Amino acid sequence: MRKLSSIRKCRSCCCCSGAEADCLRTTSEYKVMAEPRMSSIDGKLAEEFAVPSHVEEVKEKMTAFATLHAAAGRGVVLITSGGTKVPLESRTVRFLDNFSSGRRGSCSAEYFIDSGYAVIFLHRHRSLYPYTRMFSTMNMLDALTFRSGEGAARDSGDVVVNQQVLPNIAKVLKRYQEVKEGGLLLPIEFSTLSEYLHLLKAAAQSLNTIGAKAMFYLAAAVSDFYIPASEMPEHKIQSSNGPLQLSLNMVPKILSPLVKDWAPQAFVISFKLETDATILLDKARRALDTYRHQAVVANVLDSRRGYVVVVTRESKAELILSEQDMRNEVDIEERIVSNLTLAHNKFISQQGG
Ligand code: 9Z3
Repeated sequence: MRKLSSIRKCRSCCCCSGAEADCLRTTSEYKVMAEPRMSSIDGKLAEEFAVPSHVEEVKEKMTAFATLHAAAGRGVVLITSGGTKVPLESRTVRFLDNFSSGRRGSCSAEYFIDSGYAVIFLHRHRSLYPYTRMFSTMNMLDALTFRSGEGAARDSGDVVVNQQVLPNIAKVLKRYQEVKEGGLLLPIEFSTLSEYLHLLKAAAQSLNTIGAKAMFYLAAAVSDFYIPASEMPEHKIQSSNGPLQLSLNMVPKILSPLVKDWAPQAFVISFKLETDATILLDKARRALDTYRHQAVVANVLDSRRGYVVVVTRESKAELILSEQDMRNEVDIEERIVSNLTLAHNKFISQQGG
């Protein structure tokens, strides 16, 4: 690993927004600028993040999906959900992960569909999924039983759902099948940060074809740090070489080209996650100022299920679940989606759509 000098210039960090010639941050997380910076985020994406082989195929699917639903008068929302994985080796044994169960994204997808939207669900492989999320903690075999209990029934293969274990399965199954038959949900999976970034770019370019009818709801927990493909060791890092020192680059701020270049007419919502509540609103406002998108949903890790703030340049709406709401298992996502679909409708009419 290269030795770091005491004064470091970053490649493209959050403090200098890519104008790194002026950036003299001395914090340890930035690497020496050894070679000239890529001219754009597009270039950096192509060069430093492995392109998934199926990206063009997925892009065609997303474009067809968006065109079809927009022609039918529906809004189309791209939801990102779950955490990204950052490999430390090309033949990956170890990786860094970002925390997210995928509940926010999967639950929101259901409420968007109920509100008349078609949903592209860009989610981390095996994170929570719309509808099935409700049964995610269940052991499938505990939910099944033989129709007539003991003995011969066990050999007949006549298996039914145990209604005591899954009381509302019929209701959820009915809705799931309606959504599937209506073609209202397009699931796309990612695991690594590279896959996430390339698929998000493809999604943005696909949704650009439907202008202001497109919404981006970026709830995924995305790593801020990565190892460029060119600097990643191929094989498993050997512990016999002693303690491991990692030097990670800053991930390019993807929101910037998304809002400015890839989908400039769309309604874009990012999420801001903090563990320190005192800096949350300031960070949310700063993101709005920097990227000039429409809204930030701000939340604190420990209270995210019951409290979020939807921040726009003009307003701040606190959405809070009461203890009674919690007992009744109200989803805060229902309120987030209601707030944002109203704002999106207003946005569409302002754009003359
Ligand atoms: C969020 O803040 C989501 O609300 C959660 C949802 C990840 C907290 P769960 O999936 O949790 O229901 O378990 N997402 C955005 C997280 C993020 O990475 N934000 C970055 C930041 O805050 C980039 S915008 O700086």
